[in-house]
Amino acid sequence: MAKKSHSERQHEQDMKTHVPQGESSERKKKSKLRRTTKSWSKGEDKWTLTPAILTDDDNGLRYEKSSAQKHKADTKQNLLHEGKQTDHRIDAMGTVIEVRGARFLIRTATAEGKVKNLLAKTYRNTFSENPDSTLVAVGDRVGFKRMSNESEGDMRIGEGLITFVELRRTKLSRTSGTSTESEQVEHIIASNVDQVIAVASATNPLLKRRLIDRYIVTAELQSLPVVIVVNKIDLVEAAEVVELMRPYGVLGYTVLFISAEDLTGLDDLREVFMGKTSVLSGHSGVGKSTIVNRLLGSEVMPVGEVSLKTLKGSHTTSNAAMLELPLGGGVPSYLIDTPGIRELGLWNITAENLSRGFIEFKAFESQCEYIACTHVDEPNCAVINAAERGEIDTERYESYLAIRSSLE
Ligand SMILES: Nc1nc2c(ncn2[C@@H]2O[C@H](COP(=O)(O)OP(=O)(O)O)[C@@H](O)[C@H]2O)c(=O)[nH]1
Ligand SMILES: [Mg+2]
Ligand SMILES: [Zn+2]
Repeated sequence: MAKKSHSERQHEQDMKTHVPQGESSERKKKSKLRRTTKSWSKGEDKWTLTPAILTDDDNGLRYEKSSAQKHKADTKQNLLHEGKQTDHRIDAMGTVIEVRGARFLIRTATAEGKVKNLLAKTYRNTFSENPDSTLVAVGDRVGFKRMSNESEGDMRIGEGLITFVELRRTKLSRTSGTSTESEQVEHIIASNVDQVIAVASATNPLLKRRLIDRYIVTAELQSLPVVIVVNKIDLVEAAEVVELMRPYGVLGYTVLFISAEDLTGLDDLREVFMGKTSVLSGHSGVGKSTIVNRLLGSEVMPVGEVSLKTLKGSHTTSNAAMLELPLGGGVPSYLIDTPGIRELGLWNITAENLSRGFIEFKAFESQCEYIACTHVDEPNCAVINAAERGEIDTERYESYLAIRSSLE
């Protein structure tokens, strides 16, 4: 493999940063911290952090505060810490693979480079490079302090304290609509996702391109690549469905035609997942659980279940999980599964930004007579004209209109 994927590099990084006392790993850690944030400062024998943010939240699980509140807290914190520095040690880095209420399951590595999971929680001085958003989400890269013999609060031996949350490379998010504009906090559903896999079925339920368009728009607006999977190809005349989906290939989207039942196209599907962190989305009944079971090689996911169960259904408090797919290839592959994503509709999509989700509009939009053209009924709209000439697929344009009117 010529190019290394993000998860592969992360994996290697995990292995490196987890050698505890070694000179070089210590140096690596230092230079990394210098690079990532200016608020790190050198302590006596370890790197310490001057906290940028303090919340009044005692359990310290989130700091969903407005910038103004944060600024105030910042000042307060600086005062509190004059002459007294809290320990913000980072013993190791890891990836959050599951959210269990107030605790987070972190996948990390031992000094010998073996994969190890550990439970950790945040505290009021957890430092994040992601302001105004959920403190810790599935997929986050975090630095943590290992709890040893001395117990801290209600921490147990073998658990960890998350001291640092790394800047998110990508994210699936929605803005919490409950508070006022200034207090809006980005709610992170999952972070560091490489791609969205939008699943539809050829039939049963019937293939609805309009629905696929919704998943595409959601992914495009989150700036995430999207791969379209049409499942249950065993139930139909494949050529017809391939023809129906042709416009997506023209737009540059990868479209796979598979059958999780008779395993058609499963190798191509594995290829798509390999070495990446993916999110599966798609309407209920299209075969997502069956697909995951095929990728896992076991019946982990309940098939035919309508309820939104997590991958690890036994943890009732769990609301998001990241699962490693045993696809080989020398690179780890992950699947993120959260109730919020699976049957996702539209988030963060407004009448104003919707057209960004239709990538083929871009080439024409600049030629519309009106700058704020909505491409609905304006005269001399280049998008409408292109759709009429067949340069924009008519059905895609109709999807745009349908989604737009559903937003109003
Ligand atoms: N014929 C056929 N049936 C499938 C295929 N994939 C899944 N199914 C069936 O479709 C139903 C819904 O599948 P499930 O995986 O639970 O869908 P989910 O709701 O998207 O997770 C189940 O009865 C599966 O056995 C397929 O490729 N072909
Ligand atoms: Mg399912
Ligand atoms: Zn227009």
